[in-house]
Amino acid sequence: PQTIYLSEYKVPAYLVDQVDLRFELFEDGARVHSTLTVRRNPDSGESAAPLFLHGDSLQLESVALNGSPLRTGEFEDRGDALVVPSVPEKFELQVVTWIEPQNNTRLEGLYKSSGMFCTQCEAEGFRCITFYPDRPDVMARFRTRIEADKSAYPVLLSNGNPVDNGELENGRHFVTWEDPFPKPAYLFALVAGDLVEKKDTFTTCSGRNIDLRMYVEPRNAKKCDFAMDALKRSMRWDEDVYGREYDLDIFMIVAVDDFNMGAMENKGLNIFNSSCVLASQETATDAAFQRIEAIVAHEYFHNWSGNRVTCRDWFQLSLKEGFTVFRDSQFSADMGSPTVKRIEDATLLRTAQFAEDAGPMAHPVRPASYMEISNFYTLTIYEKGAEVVRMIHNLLGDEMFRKGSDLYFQRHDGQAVTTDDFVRAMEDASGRDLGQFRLWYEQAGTPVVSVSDEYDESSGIYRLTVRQSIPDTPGQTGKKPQHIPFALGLLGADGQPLPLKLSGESGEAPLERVLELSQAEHCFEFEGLSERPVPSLLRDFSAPVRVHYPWTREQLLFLMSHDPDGFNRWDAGQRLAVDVIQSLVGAPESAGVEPRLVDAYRSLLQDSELDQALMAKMLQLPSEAYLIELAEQADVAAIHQAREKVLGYLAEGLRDELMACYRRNVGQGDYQLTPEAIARRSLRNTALGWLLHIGDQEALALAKEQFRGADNMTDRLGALRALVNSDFAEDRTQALEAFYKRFSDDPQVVELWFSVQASSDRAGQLPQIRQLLDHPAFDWKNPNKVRSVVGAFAAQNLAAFHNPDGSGYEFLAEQVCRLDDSNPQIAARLVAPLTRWRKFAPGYSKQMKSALERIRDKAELSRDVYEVVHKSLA
Ligand code: HT7
Ligand code: ZN
Repeated sequence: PQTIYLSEYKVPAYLVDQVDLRFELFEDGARVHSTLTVRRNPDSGESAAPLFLHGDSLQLESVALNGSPLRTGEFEDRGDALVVPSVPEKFELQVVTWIEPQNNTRLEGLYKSSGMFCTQCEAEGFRCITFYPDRPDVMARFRTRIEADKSAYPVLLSNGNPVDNGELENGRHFVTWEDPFPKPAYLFALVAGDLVEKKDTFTTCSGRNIDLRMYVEPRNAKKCDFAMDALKRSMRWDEDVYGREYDLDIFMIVAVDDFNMGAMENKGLNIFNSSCVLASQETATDAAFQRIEAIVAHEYFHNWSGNRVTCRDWFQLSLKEGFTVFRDSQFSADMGSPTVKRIEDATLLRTAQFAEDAGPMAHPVRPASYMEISNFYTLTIYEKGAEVVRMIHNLLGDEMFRKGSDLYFQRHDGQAVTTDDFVRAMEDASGRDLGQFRLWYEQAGTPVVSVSDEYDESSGIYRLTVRQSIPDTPGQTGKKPQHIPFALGLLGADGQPLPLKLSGESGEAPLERVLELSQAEHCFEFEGLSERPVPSLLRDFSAPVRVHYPWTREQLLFLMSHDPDGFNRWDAGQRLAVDVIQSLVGAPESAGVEPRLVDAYRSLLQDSELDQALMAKMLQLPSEAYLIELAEQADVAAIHQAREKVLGYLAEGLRDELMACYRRNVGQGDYQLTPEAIARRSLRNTALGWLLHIGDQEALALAKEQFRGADNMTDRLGALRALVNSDFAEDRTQALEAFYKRFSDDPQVVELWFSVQASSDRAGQLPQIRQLLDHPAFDWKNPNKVRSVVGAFAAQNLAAFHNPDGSGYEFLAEQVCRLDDSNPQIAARLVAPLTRWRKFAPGYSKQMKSALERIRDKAELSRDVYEVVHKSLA
C-alpha cells in the first residue's frame, strides 16, 4: 500500500459547490444518481488538471458532462477512481452508480444494520457511495432525495432540513433533504428504516426553537430519555461555556446496532452505536450512562469543532478530535466530579496512550504520514490531542482561552483548516508565544520529567532540579525540549501547604504554582522554608508526561492522606500500590506484603471526611495493564500473581472494614445518577468484589441477594462480576445462566454478559472463549459482539491472553485473519495487543511476534491490517 505524506499536501484542483443526490433503495442494492456542480479552484496552480474522483467498490452505470453522456475514452474508470482528463472551468457532472449495501460488511459507506439502511462516511466512506473528491477540504452544499419502499422504510433521513416528500409508484415514497451548510463528504449521512421517533425541543440562547428527534428500533423506545436529556444539557453548556448556538432547525440522533466506532457527528444527523446512546436503569451501568452522556456531548460539540470549522486534511484530525475531547471532558467534569473525571482521563492516558506512544505505531498528535487513515483514530489523536488543548487552556487561563476559541470559530467558520491555525488563533487572542509549544503537535513520544531536590536547612532554600527528555520513536530521534506546564505544591510535616517563593521574588508567595519548563534542565530555588517539604508534583496531571521522583513509601503515605490536590492524593495511593506490587513481582511466595498498605487503606475506608467519589477511585488497585505498561520486560504471570497477592492480603486484612463499607452503602433509596449515588454503588461493589476474592461466605450470600434483588444494572452486574471472578464455581455458573435468561433479548446486555466472561481469568480461559464464539447470540458481523468477546479477552483478560503456551496469541491471530476479509477496520484494531511484543519478557515476546508474522503471511491482507502488522514487525 501507498504511504500518504503531509508534506505532499496540495490544494484541490476542483471545488464542488453543490451535490444533488438521488438514492433508489432496493433489497438487492441501491442506485445512486449524483450531480456535481464543479469549478476549477482558483488557488490551484494547475489550469488543465484532469478531474479526479475517488471511488471504492462502485459499479459505474453512466457518466455525463453538462448532460451529454461521456463515451469510452472520455473518462477512465480505474476502480478506485474515476478520471475525466478534459473538463471545462465550470461544469455539471452526472454519475450513476450501483452499490450493494446488503453485502457491505465493512460498515463503511452505505450499509444495512438490523434491516435499516445507514451510512458511515468518515473518514473515506463516501467514495463507497459514489465517485467524489473525497477529501475534507472540498466542501459543498448537499441536496439528497431518498426513495424506498414505504412500508419497510417509512423513515427516510439525511442532513439538514426536510424540504419535500411524496408518494411514488409500487408502494414507494420519497423524502428530500437540504443542508444549507457547505460540508465535506465525510459528514454526509442517510438513514432509512422502520423506526420510532422520540421528540423533544430546545430553545436556544437567541430564542430559536430546535426540534430534537431520536430514531430507534421500536424495542428500544424506552431507552431514549437519558440521551435526550444529555443532548439538551450539552446544547445549553456549549452556549454557556463557549458561546456556541445550534444552527439548523432540527437535530436528529439515530441508534444502529452495527457500527465500527462509538458514534458519528454527521451534520444534523448524528448516528450512534446503540451501546453508546440507549440506556435504562435496568440495562445500563453507571459507567455506561456516563459514557453515553460524554459521547452525546462529544458528537454535539462537533457541530462547531469539526463541522462548522473542519480539517484541511486527515493529518489535522486532532484539530477536531483533540479539541472536542477536551470540550467533552470539561463538560463531564462540570456535570459530575471534576477530580474523578481527571483521574479517569489520566488513567486512560497513562495506561493506554503512553503505551501507544512507546510502541511501534507511535505518531505525533499531527502525524506526518499514514497508509490507512482509519488506523489513526487513536488515543494519541483523541486523548493526547485533548491534553495538548488542555495545556493551552491552562497556560492562557479561562478568559484568554475563550477569547482564543471565539477568534478561531469566527475566523475560520466555513473553512477547512489546520492545527496550526488553531494555535495561531490562541496566540493572536492572548498575545502569548506558543512557538515552542507547537512541538507537542510535531513530536511523538511521552516526555519524561525527572525531578531531584535538595534542602539546605541553614538558608531555608529548597532546590528542585527538573530535567525533561523525550524518548526516540519510529522515525523520530534527538527530540527538542517541549514547553511543559508543571503544576506543583509543597507540603509541611503537619500537612499544611507551604508558600512557593522563588528566590528573588517579592510579594506574597502562592501555595501552588505552575512552572513552565522549556529547557532540557531547570533549577528552581524556593526560599523561606523552615523545614524540608514533601513535593506534590504535576498536580491535577497538568501535562501528559511521566514524572520520576524518588518518593519514599513514607512520603507517599503522607501525600495519600494529606495532599490538598485530590488528583495527587489518588496518585500517591497508586504509586504506593505500584511500588508494593512491583516489589513482589517474581519474589518468592514467602515474601510479605508491605503492612503499611493495609493501614493506609484502612484509614481510607474509615475517612468520613473524604469525598466518597474520590474514595471509590482510591480503592481501585492499579490495573494489570498499567503495571505491564510500567514494566521494562513484562512478565505477565508474575505481575498477575503479585497483584492478586496484594488484593488478597488487603481483603483479608480489611475484611471487617470492607463489610462495614458494604453495609454502609447499600439500600439508599431510589436509583439516582448523582456523583454521591454513583460513588456509593462503586464502593459497595468494590467491597463485594474484594470479599468474594477471598472466598468470604457472608459476602457470597450478599452477592447472591444483590444479584437477584438489584433494581439497576450497576448493582446486578457488580454482583455478577464479583461472582464470576470468585472461586465459587457453581454460583458463578448459576448466575451467568440466570443473567442470560433474563436479558437474552437485549443485545446490549448480552454484550455485557459476553465481556464479563471474556475478561475474567476464572470464566474466560481459551476453551470457554471459543464456546462464546459458538454461542447463538454471537455474531461476527456485529463489531460490538466481536469487541465483547475477542477484544475483552485480549485487552482485559491478560493472564489468559498471555498464557505462556502462546495459545492466546494464536487465537487472536486466527480471529484477526478471519475478520480481515469482512471488516478490516475492526480487524486492525484487534491486532493492537500483539503490536507491543517488544515490551514483554522473551518467552512471551517471541510467540507474540510469530503470531504477528502469521497474520502478515495471510493472503490478501487489507491495507488496514497490513499497516499495523508491518509497522509492528519493522
Ligand atoms: N468522528 C467520528 C469518527 C468515526 C469513525 C472513524 C473511522 C471509522 C469509523 C468511524 N465512526 C466514527 C467519531 C467521533 O470522534 O466523534
Ligand atoms: Zn469526535
